[in-house]
Amino acid sequence: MIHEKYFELLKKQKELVGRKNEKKSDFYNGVYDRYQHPVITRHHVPLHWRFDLNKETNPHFMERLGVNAAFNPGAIYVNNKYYLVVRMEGLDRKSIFALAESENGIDNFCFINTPLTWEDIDENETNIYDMRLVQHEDGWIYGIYCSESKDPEAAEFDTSSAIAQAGLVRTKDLKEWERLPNIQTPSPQQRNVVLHPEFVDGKYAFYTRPQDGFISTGSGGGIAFALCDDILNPIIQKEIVMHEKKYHTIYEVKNGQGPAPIKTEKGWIHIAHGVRNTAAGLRYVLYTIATSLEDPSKVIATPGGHFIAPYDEERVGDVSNVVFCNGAVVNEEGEVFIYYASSDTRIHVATTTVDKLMDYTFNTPEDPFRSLDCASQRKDLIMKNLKLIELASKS
Ligand code: M1P
Repeated sequence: MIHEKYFELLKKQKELVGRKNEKKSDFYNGVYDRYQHPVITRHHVPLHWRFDLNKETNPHFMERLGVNAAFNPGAIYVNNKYYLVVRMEGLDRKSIFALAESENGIDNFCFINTPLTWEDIDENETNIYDMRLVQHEDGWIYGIYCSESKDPEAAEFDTSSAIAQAGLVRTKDLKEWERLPNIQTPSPQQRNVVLHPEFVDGKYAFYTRPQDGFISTGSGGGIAFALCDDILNPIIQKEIVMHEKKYHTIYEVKNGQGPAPIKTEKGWIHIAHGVRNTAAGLRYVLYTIATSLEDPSKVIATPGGHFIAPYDEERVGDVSNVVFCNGAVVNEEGEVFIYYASSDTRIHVATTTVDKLMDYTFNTPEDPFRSLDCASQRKDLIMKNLKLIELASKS
């Protein structure tokens, strides 16, 4: 028999999941809209994924397998629906992947089926997270994720050192998943590996982020580009850094590709994350760049500064001062849905259009890299505007 508390909680959860999500009226930057509510939180996870509903085995209706956070989703738009593969973190700190769908991409995201599983090919793989979902022109949907294991070289007392590698799965229907071998690269560690949606020179192309350590990127830490002959045996021989980390920028400490780039008439638009250090710890923000349609490793536009940064309540969570994006989709109307997580805790959406994204990426001034040059840059804008204001006042 089902515990009566279930029906009480279910009613509340249905109200939460079915709540309409409106644009924030007090936010404006002309680039994108933010929304009043996160699209997914841990409270959206179905009750029967967390509680034993049986009154006999769970008389106090305790949460048996709680969920700590729901964040960093991969995203895909198929058959007129918006799907997220959510990083669902249990109370035990392990992340698992869970599929959620919505009709409009803004609200009513419901978790469906059961958490994703596939053939277990690596007994050392301990944690999995941050999937990038990519509809490739070869017909498969690929999921590239971080596959984390304990460092086998770590000293006995060291129970923290880990190795991050790029795990690879693929599917045709988001239900049955085939596990492929991890992507091998020349770098000791990898996170933020993303498949480019089209073949380049007849090969699979990847964005990688070489890193020396698990947290510190060391000599790596920028976005690199790499080709691979065989997706079933994914070995990358050479990674070429195409967008480096750089002193006194928003990507000073780490610089990683977000979702697969969005194809536009002017170039591929990449949403990426940059990290800098502060007295309060690392700060993660999102930024965009564009690369050439002919050569997606060639950067052709670099708007200065961040595109999305933690805002208001987004600033606080399990890992505060973080926004992270590994999922964005475009629908038939050219509307862009950017799914980003705040502070490793919950998922939000920002919406814009392909036209606005192009305008932002190609027309936002570059970072001049020095304060006095920044002052001149802003002075130019002010002087041009003052002329316009003066003209307007005379007419
Ligand atoms: O905690 C912030 C982010 O840290 C890592 O990102 P990166 O590899 O770029 O440093 C990841 O663990 C990511 O999931 C997390 O959001």
